[in-house]
Amino acid sequence: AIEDYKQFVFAFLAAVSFGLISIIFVLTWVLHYREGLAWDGGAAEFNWHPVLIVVGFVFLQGIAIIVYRLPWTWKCSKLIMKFAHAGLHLLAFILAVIAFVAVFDFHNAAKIPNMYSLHSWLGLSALLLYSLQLVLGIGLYLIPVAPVQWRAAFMPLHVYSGLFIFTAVIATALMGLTEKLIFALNNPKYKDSPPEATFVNVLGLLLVAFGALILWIATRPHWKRPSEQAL
Ligand code: ASC
Repeated sequence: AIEDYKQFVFAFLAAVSFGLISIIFVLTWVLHYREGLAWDGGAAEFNWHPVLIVVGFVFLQGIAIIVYRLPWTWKCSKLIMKFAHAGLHLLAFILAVIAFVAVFDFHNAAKIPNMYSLHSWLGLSALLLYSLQLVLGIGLYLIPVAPVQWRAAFMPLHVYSGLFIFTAVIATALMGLTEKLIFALNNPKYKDSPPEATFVNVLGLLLVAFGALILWIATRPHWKRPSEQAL
C-alpha cells in the first residue's frame, strides 16, 4: 500500500511538473519569441489564445479530472470534492471561453475569416461538448435531485466523455501550435528549424506528456477514491 502510494505521488508530481513547465513554455513563447500579451485587437491579443488554452483547457481541466484520486483528500467529504472537481472545470471553461474570444476578436480586427480550419472546428466542438458535460455533470451529480439510478447509469458516459474531451483538447492544441508555426515563421521558415520552431515543438511534446500522465492516473482502478454513499 505504501509502495502504491509512492507510485501515485510520483505520477501526480510528474504530471504537475509537465503541466507547469508547459505553462512556462507557452508564456516564454508569447513573451520572448512573439509580441507579448495585451487586449488591443492585435497579435498580442491573439497570444492570450494559446496561453489561456494551456493554462485553462489543458492544465486546469487535467487537474480537475484527477482531483478525486488525491489520497490526502479522501478524508474530505464527497460533496467538498465534487465542488473542487466542478469548480476547477468551471474555471477551465471560463479561461477557454476567454481564449476563444481573444482569437475571434483578433481575427475580426485583422479581417481574417473565422472557423475555416480543422483546428477551429475541433476546438469549438470540444468547447461545446465541454459546456454540455459541465451542465449535465452539475445537473446529475452536484445538485441533489437526480435519482441514484440515473447517476449510476450516466457515470460511465460522464467518465468516458471527460477523458475524450480532454484528449481532443490536447490534439486540437497540437494542431494549433503547428498552424501558428507555419503561419508566423517567415525568414527563417518553419522548415528551416529556427529556435522558436524547436521550442514550440518541445511545448507540444510537453502537452502530450502531461495528457499521457493524466490519462494514466485517471484509468488506474486501484487509485480511485474509496467508494461511499453518493452526496
Ligand atoms: C454520484 C456520486 C457517485 C455516483 C454514484 C453513481 O452522485 O457521488 O459516486 O453518483 O452514486 O454512479
